Amino acid sequence: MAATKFFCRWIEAFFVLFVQVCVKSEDTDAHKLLYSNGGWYTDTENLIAQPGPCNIDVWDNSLTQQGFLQKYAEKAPVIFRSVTDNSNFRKLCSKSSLVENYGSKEVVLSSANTYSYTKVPVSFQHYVEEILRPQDANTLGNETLYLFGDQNYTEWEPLLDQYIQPPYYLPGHTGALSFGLAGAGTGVPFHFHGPGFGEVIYGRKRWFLYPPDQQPAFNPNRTTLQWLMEKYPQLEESEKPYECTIGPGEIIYFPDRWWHGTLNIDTSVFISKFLAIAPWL
Ligand SMILES: *[C@@H]1O[C@H](CO)[C@@H](O)[C@H](O)[C@H]1NC(C)=O
Ligand SMILES: *[C@@H]1O[C@H](CO)[C@@H](O)[C@H](O)[C@H]1NC(C)=O
Ligand SMILES: *[C@@H]1O[C@H](CO)[C@@H](O)[C@H](O)[C@H]1NC(C)=O
Ligand SMILES: O=C(O)CCC(=O)C(=O)O
Repeated sequence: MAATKFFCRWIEAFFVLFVQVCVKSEDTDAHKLLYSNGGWYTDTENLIAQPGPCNIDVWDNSLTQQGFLQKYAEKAPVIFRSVTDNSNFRKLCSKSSLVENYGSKEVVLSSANTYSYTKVPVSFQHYVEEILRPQDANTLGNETLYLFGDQNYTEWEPLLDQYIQPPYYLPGHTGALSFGLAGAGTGVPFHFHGPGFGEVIYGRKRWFLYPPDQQPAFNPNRTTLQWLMEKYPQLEESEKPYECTIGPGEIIYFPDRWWHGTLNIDTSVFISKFLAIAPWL
């Protein structure tokens, strides 16, 4: 009897140890993946831009779809934290995984000025190895190439299908995904279009926004980084933007026709969902 009891205790102790080791290490793996850079390392000496304050509402999944429609859909930007778990998609977006699976695929780069006229087709691997680099403060927007959208959907579908989309929607709208990868200090200068969501997968991205009737003063040929260094410090209180810096797993929503500009603090992987009215809905 006593021997059996002793034996059971012994098994139990091993079981507890086993669970502790396995569960803990799984926890740490998820943690590492979320806060690691997935191989998209940025040397700290190349971090020219800094994260800024956040004056935009931040919600977790306690915001209901109805609350989203009432408070934000057509009225104001909002940030979501932990409303989806894209750890699987994040894994697929590590540098090694993307280069292995998509290195030979063609992507079309756009210049990072407001009216991105320049479109340059290159292989994804060429972009990663030869073009993707931290932004120099003096380089003009038309001389900075950026990967955002313009993928051949047929080729990129296996990846994009793994992305868990934001759980909020606008009635009567359909969405299209745009995948991005860009260097530290790069960004898209102020522009506007329909409503949408932007999520960071790796890195940090600083977002600046203005309501449709408050067009910011900026030179469309210059980069967001130049605007931040030259114009931002001189803004009056009433001219300051809505802004927030978001990291992995965080999503921003911007309403229709709101001005927005972005600045990648680190080398960043990101994905947007652009919403458009679907006449058939
Ligand atoms: C970028 O624009 C500037 C003027 O804003 C121009 O001088 C320069 O040639 C342009 N560079 C490219 C690559 O188009
Ligand atoms: C997209 O990729 C598929 C598969 O490689 C190819 O058949 C198709 O022609 C491509 N489409 C465009 C617009 O390049
Ligand atoms: C921007 O660059 C284009 C092309 O170089 C030029 O025609 C235009 O005047 C520039 N705009 C401003 C505001 O500097
Ligand atoms: O994420 C970015 O850097 C660009 C996003 C953007 O401009 C957009 O979603 O319209």
